[in-house]
Amino acid sequence: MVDKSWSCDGLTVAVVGNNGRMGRAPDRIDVAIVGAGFAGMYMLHKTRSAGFSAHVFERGGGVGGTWYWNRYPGARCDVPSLEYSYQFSEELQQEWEWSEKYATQPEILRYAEHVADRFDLRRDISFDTTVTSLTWQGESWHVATTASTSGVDGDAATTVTTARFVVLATGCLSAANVPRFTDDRLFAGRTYHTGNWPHEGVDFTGQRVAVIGTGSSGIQSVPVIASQAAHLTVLQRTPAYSVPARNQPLSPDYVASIKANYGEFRRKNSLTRAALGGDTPTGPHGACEVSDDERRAALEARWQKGGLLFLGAFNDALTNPESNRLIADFVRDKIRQTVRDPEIARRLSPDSVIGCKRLCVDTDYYETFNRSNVSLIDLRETPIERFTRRGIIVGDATELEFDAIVFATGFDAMTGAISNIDIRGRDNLRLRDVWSEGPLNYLGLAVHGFPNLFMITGPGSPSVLTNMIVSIQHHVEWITDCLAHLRRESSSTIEADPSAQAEWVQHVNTIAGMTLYTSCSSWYLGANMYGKPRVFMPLPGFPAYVQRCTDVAQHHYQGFHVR
Ligand code: NA7
Repeated sequence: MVDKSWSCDGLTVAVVGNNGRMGRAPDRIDVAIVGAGFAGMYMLHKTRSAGFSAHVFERGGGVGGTWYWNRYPGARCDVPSLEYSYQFSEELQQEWEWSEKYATQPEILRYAEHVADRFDLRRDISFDTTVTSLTWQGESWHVATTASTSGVDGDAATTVTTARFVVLATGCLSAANVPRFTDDRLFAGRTYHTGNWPHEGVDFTGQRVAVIGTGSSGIQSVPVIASQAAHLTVLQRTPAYSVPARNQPLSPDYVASIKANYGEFRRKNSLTRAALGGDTPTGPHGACEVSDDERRAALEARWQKGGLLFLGAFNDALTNPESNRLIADFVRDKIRQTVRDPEIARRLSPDSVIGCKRLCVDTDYYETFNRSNVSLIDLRETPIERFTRRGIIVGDATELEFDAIVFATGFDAMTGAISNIDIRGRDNLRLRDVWSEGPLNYLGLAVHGFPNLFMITGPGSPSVLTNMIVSIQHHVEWITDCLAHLRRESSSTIEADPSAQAEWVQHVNTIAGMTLYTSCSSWYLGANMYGKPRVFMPLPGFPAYVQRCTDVAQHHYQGFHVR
């Protein structure tokens, strides 16, 4: 909602209403930050603390990013809450009380709001404000924004702020993928995307509901929707591997033991490949190096423990195809043991490399298919033909009738939110054009041709293969150190060197090529979006990456041109 607008220095300035809890962007700032999720919030706090003027532009009406938008039933983090939290403030990590092993979306959002209040962040955040373009003007960036509610043909005023630096804290999974189907506008019922869920919630009681998509969002929401709906139909294109979460309330004794030595707990986690689960190290053997009984016992122990660390039972799960197959067989056995109807169990059983697409973590997902009000459509056998007023026609002519359709169809991951902004660097170079064959970058932090522009958890960095908050913290601190370095040296610009960038892209490809990650059509590869170039975007291996970034900084920002 635009409260008022006026003209200032020849620019029209709009102020967007948010219950008076938001800041107004000054005309000139040191650092413009796009996004008020966990990355943008910490970036603001860190740069402000280092003496820079900074301002955040946020499309949504509040802080939290992913956790602001993804309010679908069952939404929960798949990283334990004691790890999925900031570690930059000892007071914060001591005072905040997580209630469960895996926090729900509402609890994580409350945490984000607490952080915003505790560090007085809102005064420097413009909510309901979409960054439409970023234009390099030779020495600084012009940041153009409009009110998020203005729509595509928005007649709302454009605000322009000048910033020496821009940090894209836009999130890896924030541009929703809403696939189009023939006649999809005919459907008379309600439609939802899990990544843009109504704030007031949705009550499916008594309704006939379809869920399209069986990634993490589908797998988390299906059991909850099934418990409300009269009938739930799951439309599955590719079955996913899912392991039980074994979620539970956190015991006060366990929390106290972690908090007594939180720093050491964090340090151990950051030394693992995924910056996660330092207390449960990866097994010392390959899955083929042990007997069948030993392998089953190790996998069973991890299955009973629950969570993503299931894949860490053996050290070659994602490098040795035979080991991977043995681990996948174990999960397929579990599906057969859980799902009573053998035909449904067969359809739910993936035949791909486990872990190639992100492993899902569920509560009663497979069990839900034993309910009499749940059915499964395998879209590989009976594809969606078209939508109708009443529902969806699959296969030859079967019309399925629904009151509501939920798209759990994921995101234009890692580059979508960045590419949605018209970013023009030196010589009017468009980032979208530079990335037309894949997201060129250096260290996942910067792009040649776009001086003074940084990405947090960008493509080319470990990002989504890690505990995101740890990666975010690393990037925010590296970028802030870099800005402080430039200030000390009285330098005004920093830009990635083209050959360092080419070498980095090659490095990411080489590391990814040593794993099984490139063996399936995942969103890591951009394969879920029609026409998107297939380039493996995240870099496996957090500790080596951190070391490389440290080395670059210590060698006077090697691979960057500093002027
Ligand atoms: P994902 O993991 O990308 O899952 C999306 C699901 O939607 C997946 O099963 C897709 O099938 C399916 N999908 C996508 N497009 C279509 C069309 N056109 N027709 C049918 N099915 C489709 O997104 P999520 O939101 O579940 O999870 C994203 C991340 O959030 C997750 O990895 C965690 O990090 C948290 P496909 O596999 O492409 O055949």
